[in-house]
Amino acid sequence: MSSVREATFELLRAHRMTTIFGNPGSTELPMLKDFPTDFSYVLALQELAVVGIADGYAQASGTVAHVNLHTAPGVGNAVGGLFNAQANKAPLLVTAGQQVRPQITFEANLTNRDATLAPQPYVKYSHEPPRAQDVPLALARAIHHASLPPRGPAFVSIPMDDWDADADADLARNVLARGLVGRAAPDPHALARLARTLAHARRPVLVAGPDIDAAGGWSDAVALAEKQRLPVWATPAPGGGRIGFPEDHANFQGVLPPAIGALSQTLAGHDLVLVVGSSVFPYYPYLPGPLLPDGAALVQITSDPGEAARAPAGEAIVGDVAHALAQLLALVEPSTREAPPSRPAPPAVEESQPLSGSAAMAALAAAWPREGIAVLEAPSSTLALRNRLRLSAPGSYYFSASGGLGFGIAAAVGVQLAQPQRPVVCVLGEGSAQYGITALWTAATYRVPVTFLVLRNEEYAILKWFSELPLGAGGERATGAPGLDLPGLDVAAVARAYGVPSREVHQADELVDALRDAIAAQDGPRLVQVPVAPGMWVE
Ligand SMILES: Cc1ncc(C[n+]2csc(CCOP(=O)(O)OP(=O)(O)O)c2C)c(N)n1
Repeated sequence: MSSVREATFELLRAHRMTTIFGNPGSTELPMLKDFPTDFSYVLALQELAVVGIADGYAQASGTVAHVNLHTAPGVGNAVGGLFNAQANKAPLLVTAGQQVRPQITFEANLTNRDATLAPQPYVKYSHEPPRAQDVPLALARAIHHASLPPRGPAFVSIPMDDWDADADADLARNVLARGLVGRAAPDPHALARLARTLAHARRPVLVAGPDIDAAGGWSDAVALAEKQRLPVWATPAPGGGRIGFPEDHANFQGVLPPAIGALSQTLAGHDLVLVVGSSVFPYYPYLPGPLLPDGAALVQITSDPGEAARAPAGEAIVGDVAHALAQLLALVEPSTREAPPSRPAPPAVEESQPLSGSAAMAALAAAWPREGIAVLEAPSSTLALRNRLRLSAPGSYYFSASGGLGFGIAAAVGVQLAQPQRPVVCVLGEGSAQYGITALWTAATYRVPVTFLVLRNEEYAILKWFSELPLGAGGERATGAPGLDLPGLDVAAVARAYGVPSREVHQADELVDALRDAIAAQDGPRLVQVPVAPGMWVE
């Protein structure tokens, strides 16, 4: 008779989930004891880093990643990461240890009281099985929930005395044999109607969202834009966790602004807004205005029923995004509309000391490797990076779609573990770097060859920029707020202490050389820090 532990590891093997990302405590040791040799355990030193690494790994591999946490305090530390993973639609199985069953009711030390509430509302499923024998079934259910659209984290709390209990052999065997297919085709009639609407539209526009990349729909999105001569915008940067359309393509126009009024103004003159693989829309600052340009209709294609339901305007078609694009492409005829306008090249940068964020991004563009992947958490240089790199291959960009910091360093480690053949460059603000800083130790210890580029501007630049916007109820600004300066924060020195070879450079040509060297290094991570001038960098 096999134990719950053996049945669980069989289940994880069947799902090819043989890597566990974790930070262990006493309540997890019974699960981890006699750890099978065909499994690997990736240790991170704090739970936000654990979840971030698994988030990057899950997104870049397209598979469910397993996160193992330490009862209540571990889950508590992980919640910010779960918030990010849910927004990123990263499929995660999240497990946490729990006190032994005989000691839960009187709340012995480290009992995870109301364990299923702890990760809410950032998980799709949260469960503590009523019997030890139900652990494999609960884990299978969580894996299925995580991988069905919209993908995201699912949680199971497991009492530590369950692992050595006898498994229910029949249940375990049946659970192991199950397979689910979750990519649902959209309604063909709705797509046929959309094809007709598109044919009759005078000036349609395509807005490309992150799920085009996640679904593998990139080439059909390009073919559709070319066949229909559609100008293409990327969904606003705050919610664009991935890039869904090549940003050097002749039809590509830029990244939409993340505010209601500015967005509809940018799309003025279009009579049909086709949004694919994005929410409508990931706005952040509330700068009011009409939701849609005058006279425009909007149609959204999404695999996420919640995203369809909450859109404030337009129609929605729910179904797999790649499938929808392929079907729509087959239904439309080549258009004779005028070709979309071409987008100007980024302006030349001016030499200054310290460098501007734009000059730092121009240096990064000069050193950019073929097949490079950018993981980005540098708020005031986000748009400059998008504009200078013009990333144009699938799976080349990861950004936390939630706005929660602590994603960058960790996710870069996970992306690199999932994509060992492609160079990963993680661009960080020195403030953002602090939330997941311990993931540098994981990068160094597991020799994960990420290049970290830290932009050191000695402030929370984006918050200073926000403070100048009319964010208040009456449109007032939030000037005079404390806590927006970061003097003396030397990430290169901290990184050295975690075992990451690091240097600081000042000139643009030094930066290009330092980045090239760092990217070429295969034996582990490197960090390059560059002082940059304060402010926001858009171009
Ligand atoms: C977990 C979390 N805490 C706080 C914030 C608020 N926040 C947003 S941007 C930002 C500043 C980041 O500073 P830095 O990385 O130096 O980038 P810069 O704005 O200077 O480009 C902060 C603190 C957040 N988004 N997430």
